[in-house]
Amino acid sequence: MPQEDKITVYWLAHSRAQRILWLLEELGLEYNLHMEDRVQMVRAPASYKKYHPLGKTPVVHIEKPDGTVKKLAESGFIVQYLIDHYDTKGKFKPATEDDKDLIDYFNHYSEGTIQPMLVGLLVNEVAGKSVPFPLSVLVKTVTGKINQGYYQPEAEKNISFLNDFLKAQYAKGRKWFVGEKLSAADIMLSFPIQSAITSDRGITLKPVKESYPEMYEYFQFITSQPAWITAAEKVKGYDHVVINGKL
Ligand SMILES: N[C@@H](CCC(=O)N[C@@H](CS)C(=O)NCC(=O)O)C(=O)O
Repeated sequence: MPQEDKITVYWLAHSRAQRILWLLEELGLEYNLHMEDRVQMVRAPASYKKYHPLGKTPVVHIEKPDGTVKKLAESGFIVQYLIDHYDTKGKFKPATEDDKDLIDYFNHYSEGTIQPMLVGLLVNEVAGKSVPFPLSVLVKTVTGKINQGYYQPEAEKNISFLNDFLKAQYAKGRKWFVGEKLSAADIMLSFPIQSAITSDRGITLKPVKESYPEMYEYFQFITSQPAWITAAEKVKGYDHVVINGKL
C-alpha cells in the first residue's frame, strides 16, 4: 500500500537527527529532508523555531491525508512514535517483556544519562573557542578542570558500561544491544557511540579501538547495515557520514 502520511525530518549536520533517518530507512518509509546550516559553530538557526518552539533537531512533521500535521520532537519519543505507528511488520517488536523493558531503559538512558556528559564536553569546547586570546587561556583552564573533574570521567564510565553490555551480548552470540535483533536501543545509542568513536573532544581518554573493542566492533557492524548506509548516502555532502566504520 502506498504511504499515505507525508513525513518531513528537520535535520542538522552532525546531529541526533541522523539516527531518525536510519530508523526511517529500516522501516522502509519515505520522507522529505529539511536542512539548513548551523550557526555560531553548533547552534540551530532561529528559523527552526518555526517547526518546534525549542528550535532543536530532530523534529518530525507528519502530514496526514486530511491535512492535519502531527509535530514530534525529542528523539527518544520520535523513535518510539515511528515504531508504534509504522512498524507494520513487527521488525522492532521486542521478543519478550524483559527485552521491551531494556529497550525502554536504553531509550531514556541515551538522552537522560550519557548524552548530557557529551553535551557538557561540547559546550566547554565551544566556550574555549568563543573568546579571544588571552581570555581563551583562562576559559580553557577552567573548562579543562570541569571536564577532568566531571564530564570526562562520567563519559568514560558510561562508554565502559556500554562496552561491558555489548561484551555480555557477544558472549551469548548476539550482535545487538537487546535480545537477538535490532531495536530502538540500537537506534538511540548509535549517536553517543558515534560521538565517542569519531569526535576528538576527549569523550574517552583511553583509545576506543584498543580499550573498548566490543564497542568498536559494534560500530563497524551498525555502520555497515544497508539502511544505515542509505541514510548516510542521503546526507553525503552535508555531514561527515560514517559508512562501514569509516568517516
Ligand atoms: N533531547 C533532545 C535534544 C535535541 C538537541 O539538543 N539537538 C541538537 C542537535 S544534536 C540541536 O538541535 N542543537 C542546536 C541548538 O541547540 O541550537 C533530543 O533528543 O531530540
